[in-house]
Amino acid sequence: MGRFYITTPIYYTNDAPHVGSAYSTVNADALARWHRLIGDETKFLTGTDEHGQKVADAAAKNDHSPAEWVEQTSERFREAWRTLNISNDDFIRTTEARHHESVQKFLSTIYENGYIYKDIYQGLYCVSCEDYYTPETAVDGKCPIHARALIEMEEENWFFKLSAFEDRLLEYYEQHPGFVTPETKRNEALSFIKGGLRDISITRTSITWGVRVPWDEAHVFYVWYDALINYLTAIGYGRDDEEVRKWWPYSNHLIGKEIIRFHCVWWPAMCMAARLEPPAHVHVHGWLLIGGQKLSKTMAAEGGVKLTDISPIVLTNEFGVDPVRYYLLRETSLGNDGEFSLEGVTLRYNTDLANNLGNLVARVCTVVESKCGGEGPAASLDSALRPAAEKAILDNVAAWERFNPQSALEATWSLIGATNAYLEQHAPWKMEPGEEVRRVIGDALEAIRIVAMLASPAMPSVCDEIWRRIGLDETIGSATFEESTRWGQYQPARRVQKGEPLFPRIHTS
Ligand code: ME8
Repeated sequence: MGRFYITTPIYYTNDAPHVGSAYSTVNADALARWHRLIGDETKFLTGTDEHGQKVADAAAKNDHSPAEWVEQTSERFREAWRTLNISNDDFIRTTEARHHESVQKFLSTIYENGYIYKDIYQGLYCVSCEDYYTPETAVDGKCPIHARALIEMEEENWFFKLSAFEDRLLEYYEQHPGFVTPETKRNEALSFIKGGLRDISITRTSITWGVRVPWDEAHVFYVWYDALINYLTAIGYGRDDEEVRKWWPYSNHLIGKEIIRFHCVWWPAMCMAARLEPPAHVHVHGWLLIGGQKLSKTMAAEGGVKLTDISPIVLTNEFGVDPVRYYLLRETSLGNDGEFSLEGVTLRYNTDLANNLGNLVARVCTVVESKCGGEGPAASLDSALRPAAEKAILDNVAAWERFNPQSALEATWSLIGATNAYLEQHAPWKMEPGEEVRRVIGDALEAIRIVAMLASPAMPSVCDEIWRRIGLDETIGSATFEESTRWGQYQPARRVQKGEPLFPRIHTS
């Protein structure tokens, strides 16, 4: 049994969650569920990033104090994640006392270690990114991501000596080739480092909405500086050293590609400055795009994309929770960008779910009711389906290990395809009741049991329902992974029920 600590980015509370934030969260959830299924001790963290100029501006615009505003918005994230059946073990809010405590402890350690100094900051700032640009990295004086005018800033700030970590970071990357995946994103992070690192301004006096700098009360920490530390707050940094030692070597940060520099350059350097190992892995995913444009809260607020039409809750009302989860995991390979469309969700629903999986379960349960007296027969040990099932299991193990839910689901759907083909070939619905029907249907029931187990990280409720329909009352994952993936574990003579269609077809005109 291993250990697995997985985190999502913590989301800005300037606005409600959208399908882009759901994308990261559902992927992290499926990974956490997979690791629990294979028996790993798992911790899954998500939460909200509640400080910074962007959140303070949103609160002011809505006539709320920042504290009132983040209270409401953070709750909208929790509500969305409850709706999407997200199994996080903790939900961190950066306004919590435990977080302030960990941030102050962590940054005081860096300060004491000599990596923080005071200087004048002069530069260009994008409030939407909460990030600085130089004249070289700006595009026509505007932010390259948001195309917004950059603000000229001049303040006396505390700085972090990021420049001192260039060589150590390069060495860390060399010694840990799997630190950042996929390879293309690793190269991107490496080229940031090789391009030369400048020290970063890490505090503000112009705003008060943030974590106070313990050695200089006039300052609050710059939002990214407090935000990154959330991953340590949740495992007790500065409060419970044993818990930190338990989880930190197994940390996996799942992030979107626009925040590579923070997670793959700043964050490992900050950890080094605090004399802590950098995080074990950063997995970078691409963006969901609509008409080629990133679906971001900031752009939506500016009228570029209509966000309310694609809130995760609205989507689940339309298609159901598990189909939305399935779409998000299946449509796009985790490192690449993907185009989001309602037509795409409908197509996946009707083909993969209604035609392939739903139809498989329905036709098998129907034959059990009509020709096997409602009781599921046993699988044959030399079944023609067995190699397909064993391959699907091995492919799943490899795909989840590579952080590739899409390829895991493809492997599971190959088994569904093989089982449907096996049924077409033997057509048990045309046979007289007897041994031959029982053999074919027993094999199919065993394949369905394995499919439901393999697909459960993606579609937990539907897969539980499939287990119930084929008469299994144990919950998925109650036996060890080794035991439950062995062919022939379906216990015969269980009561099988056809029930309502799992995925009623969506009619498109
Ligand atoms: O960046 N497609 O928060 P944020 C896919 N608070 N994923 C998307 C997406 C899209 N169109 N839009 C957003 C922040 N995301 C910081 C993070 S972590 C210490 C601090 C996802 O609310 C993606 O994971 O802007 C991205 O990295 C994250 O939401 C950014 O969320």
